[in-house]
Amino acid sequence: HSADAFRTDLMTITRFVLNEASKYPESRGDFSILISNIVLGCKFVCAAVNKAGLAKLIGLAGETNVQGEEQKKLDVLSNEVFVKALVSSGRTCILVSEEDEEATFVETTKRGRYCVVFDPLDGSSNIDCGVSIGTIFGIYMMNDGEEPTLEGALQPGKNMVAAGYCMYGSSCTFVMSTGSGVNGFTLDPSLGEFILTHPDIRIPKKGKIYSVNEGNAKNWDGPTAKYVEKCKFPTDGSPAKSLRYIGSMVADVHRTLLYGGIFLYPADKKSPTGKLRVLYEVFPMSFLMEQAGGQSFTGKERSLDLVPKHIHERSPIFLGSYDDVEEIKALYAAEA
Ligand code: AHM
Ligand code: MG
Repeated sequence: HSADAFRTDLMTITRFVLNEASKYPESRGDFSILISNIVLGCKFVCAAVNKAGLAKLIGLAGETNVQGEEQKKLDVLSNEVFVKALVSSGRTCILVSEEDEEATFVETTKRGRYCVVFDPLDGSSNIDCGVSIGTIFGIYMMNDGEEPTLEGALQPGKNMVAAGYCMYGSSCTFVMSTGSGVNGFTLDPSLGEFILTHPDIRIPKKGKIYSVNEGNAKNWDGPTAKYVEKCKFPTDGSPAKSLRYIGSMVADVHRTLLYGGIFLYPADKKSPTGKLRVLYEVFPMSFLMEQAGGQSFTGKERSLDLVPKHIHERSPIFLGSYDDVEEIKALYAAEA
């Protein structure tokens, strides 16, 4: 009835983050401001992604449209949106973006305590066919008064204070963890607000899906090859797993988080360190997986223990349901 049709007690992301912050007496509100700027960036990119086909935003960077205005590729546009949103928040000191070769050091007058690493529009090769794409971010906190240096961004993932992603899919979904569980919010386009729709996401302990680019199989190492073979032809009487691979990390990880299973981007002979980037792909997704009760492994160690040496470093990654990741860990341990 009408009381249900107009619920006014919705938990918006702003309320949620403020509630969380109020649990910490030392909170100064900086984090809430930072998150609201990231959320603003996501809304902007969501609108641009939705209009991409119409607005011909997807042309090559540098092309001009009928008005003679320069068209920007969506990933270039998204990067500008996030850099501006983050710098103007006044709460950041170092930004690392997949789109920028070098880290950005925020000028002193606009400087704050947080270092933000992000991939503004991951999976952009999928834009032209309307497949889900997303933004991924991770946040580190610098010590007060500390002069920001690149080392601030080259910390292991376990030092992150928060991580998340926004998926631009059939709906726009924002998933975040501040280190006490994982929560998911869905954009209500009529309100322009993200509403808490997936409180306390827990990944199933074991899944029925594996997700990998099998086209690379001929170049895989032994443990990865053995694992995928086991997914298809289990020897322990368990049913074979289904294969789902979108080729867009945010969408593949989102499904893994909600339905369970495992997502792999292993090393192979052609790319010995895999494809995905440590700082703004591997770390944030690993942080979320662990917070949801799953695991993430690099083939050698817990992903969040990795200490990156370069901002654009890559790493193999195996993440998902706890039991599924245990199996691949055992295969690598047997090899070692
Ligand atoms: P991108 O940063 O160039 O978009 O590449 C990252 C994407 C991920 O979203 C996805 O998991 C992976 O590349 C897919 O790679 P592949 O096409 O090799 O399977
Ligand atoms: Mg990417």
